[in-house]
Amino acid sequence: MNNRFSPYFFSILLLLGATRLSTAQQAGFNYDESKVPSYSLPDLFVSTKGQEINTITDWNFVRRPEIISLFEDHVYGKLPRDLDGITFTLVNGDEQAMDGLAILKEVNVTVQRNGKSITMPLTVFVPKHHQGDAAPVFLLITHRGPENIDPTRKEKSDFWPAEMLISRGYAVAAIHVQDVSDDNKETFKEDILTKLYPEQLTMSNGMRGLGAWAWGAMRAMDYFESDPDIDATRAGVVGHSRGGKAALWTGAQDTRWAITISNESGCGGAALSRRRFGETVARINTNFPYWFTDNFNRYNDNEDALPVDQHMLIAAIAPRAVYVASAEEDQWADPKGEYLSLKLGSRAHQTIYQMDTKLPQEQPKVGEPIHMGSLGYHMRGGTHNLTALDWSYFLDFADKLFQK
Ligand code: GTR
Repeated sequence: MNNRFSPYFFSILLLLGATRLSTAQQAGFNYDESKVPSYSLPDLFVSTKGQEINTITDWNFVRRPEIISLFEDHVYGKLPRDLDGITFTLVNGDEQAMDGLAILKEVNVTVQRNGKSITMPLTVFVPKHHQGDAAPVFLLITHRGPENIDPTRKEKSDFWPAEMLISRGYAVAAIHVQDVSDDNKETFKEDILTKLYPEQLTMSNGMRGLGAWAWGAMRAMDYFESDPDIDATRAGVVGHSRGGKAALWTGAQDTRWAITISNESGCGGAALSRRRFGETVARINTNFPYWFTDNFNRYNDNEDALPVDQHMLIAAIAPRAVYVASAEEDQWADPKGEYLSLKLGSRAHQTIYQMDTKLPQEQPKVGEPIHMGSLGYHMRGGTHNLTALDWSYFLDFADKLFQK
């Protein structure tokens, strides 16, 4: 029998089509640009008390801290800064990793607070030819299967193409979200929330999953600052989708990151919430109640009442570099809303820091990345994913920024 035309073959095709639709575009949400409601965004340059913000001093001492605390109170929750101690233990090393091109360091990052501790494993590869000359680094915050960040390199994945980064002279690192807070409704409280910061669980603006993941990225940065093989002043934090939301929240708060990269982070990440295109605030809070602070529920079907929108998160990263990446078929994440957020948020780079970074009105097309000083954007063809092509664009951007 010719299998190609069997009914079995057609039902597989239908199934594949349905799966693709369910991840790319869920039914019952708006994907029609003409149906995006009219909205007005909070003004980046007017404080809540009505003060006009024009100078770097006012931005740094008034508006930026205010923006961060609005995101803490209404979206992601407070991010605890206090800890009693942090130690880094090399639990496995390999001087001849990747056929001798890299050094592998598997590090346990242990944090203590109030007599309790948690340990977050951190995997790092450092390019060998950079010895004596500290290498810039990219950290991935990942929620996907741990095989994607396999330190043994028996499994290799384009999601974290470590060999590519090494060959281009970058150190490459990864943390898995499950080591700080499980990506799971039932068990997210384990690890840092129950053990280190239990008071957060009682606060309506307490940290939840995304905040915990950002906290983990900051602890990885603490490690980078201690490793002479790594140049922590040239570090990028990267996340895909939910990891991209966490990456933006990391970069907005922690000024040690030179580059913040959001890959298809969508709702609660780079996309403007008020557009209600694809995933909405109500949908994300219903499906993932453990990602955001409890107060974020107030904005279910009530986006216009939010005192922030996501362009302000981009602005909080200024003057440091920020890169937003979208995928053409990832309408669920609202590629247009992601670009608009970057364009509007980067007015902080332009207006406050006088950087020459005016992004084009028109959203860049597939295969035409824009790398303009501290701002990067690309639209990749295809569906929701983080691929080797996305990474190669990130590295092109970083090469230029760091003048490698
Ligand atoms: C989806 C979720 C998105 C995005 C995505 C992912 O189910 O609705 O907000 O975070 O998961 O992380 O891949």
